[in-house]
Amino acid sequence: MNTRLMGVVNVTPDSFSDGGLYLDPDAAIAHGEELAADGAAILDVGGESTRPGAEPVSAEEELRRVRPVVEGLAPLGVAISVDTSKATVAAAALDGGARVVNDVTALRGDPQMAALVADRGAGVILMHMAGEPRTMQVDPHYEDVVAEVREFLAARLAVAVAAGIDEERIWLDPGIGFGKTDEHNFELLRGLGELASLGRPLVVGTSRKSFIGRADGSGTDDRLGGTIATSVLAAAAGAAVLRVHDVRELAEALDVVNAVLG
Ligand code: HH2
Repeated sequence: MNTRLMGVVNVTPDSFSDGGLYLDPDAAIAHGEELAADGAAILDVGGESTRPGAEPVSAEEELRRVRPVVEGLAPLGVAISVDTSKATVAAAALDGGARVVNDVTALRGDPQMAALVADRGAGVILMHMAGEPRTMQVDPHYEDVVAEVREFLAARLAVAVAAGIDEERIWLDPGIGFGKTDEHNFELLRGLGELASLGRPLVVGTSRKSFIGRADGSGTDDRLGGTIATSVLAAAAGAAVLRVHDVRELAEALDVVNAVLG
C-alpha cells in the first residue's frame, strides 16, 4: 500500500485532543519537525478547532497562529497543508510555503477560496461536513450516508474544477465525525471503495475521534489502538492519505502491513 501520512499540527488552545499543547509557535514547529522525522509526508497546520461545538476564530487570530508555524516548517521540505476555510489565512500560508489548502467546508465557507486555490495552482482537500462545527452533531440524519457523501463530494469536485482548480490537485475526504453518528462513521469507513470510485485520492481522518472512544471505552488521549485499527482499515480500502496525530505509531503499523502484504 502506498498510503501517506499527514501529521496534525494544531496551533490552537481548544482542539479536542491536543488543544493548548502547541500554541507557542516554537513548540508547534518543534512538534512538526518531530512528525516529519517520524514519517509524515504532509504536515497539516491548523489555527482553528473544528471540534463539535467549537466557536469560530477571527481571521487575524488564525493568521497570527498559523503563519509563523507554516514559515518555520516550510524549509523542512515536506509538503505543508493549511487547515483553514478562510481565504486570507490560506493566502498567507501559501505565501509562507504551504502547498495545499485543507478546507473542511469544501470551498463553501469563503467565496474567495476557490479562485485563490485556482490562481495559486495549489492543491485542495474537499471535505464533507453536514452543517457547521457549532451544531453538526445535533441529530445528524441521512437516508444513505455513503451515497449522500459521494454525491456531495462529486458536486464539490465539479464546482472546484469549474472554478479552474486543476483536477489532479484535488483530494476528497468523507469528513469522519463531521455531522455523523457513530454508525454513519462506520458505514463510511466500510464504504470508502464507493468514494474512491470518484477517481480522486481520498484523505481519511479518524485519529483520536470520539466515536473510537465510544467503541472501545478509551479517553481522548488514549485512542491509539482504535486510531490504528480504523486507519489500517481505511488504508486497505484505498485511502491515499491518513490524517493522524500519532505519526510514528501509524508509520510502524503501515510498515508491518506492507511487509505482510508484500
Ligand atoms: N479532522 C479534524 C480537523 N481537520 N481535516 C480533514 N481533511 N479531515 C479530517 O478528518 C479533519 C480535518 C479534527 O481533528 P483535529 O484537528 O485534531 O481537532 P480540532 O478540529 O479540534 O482542532
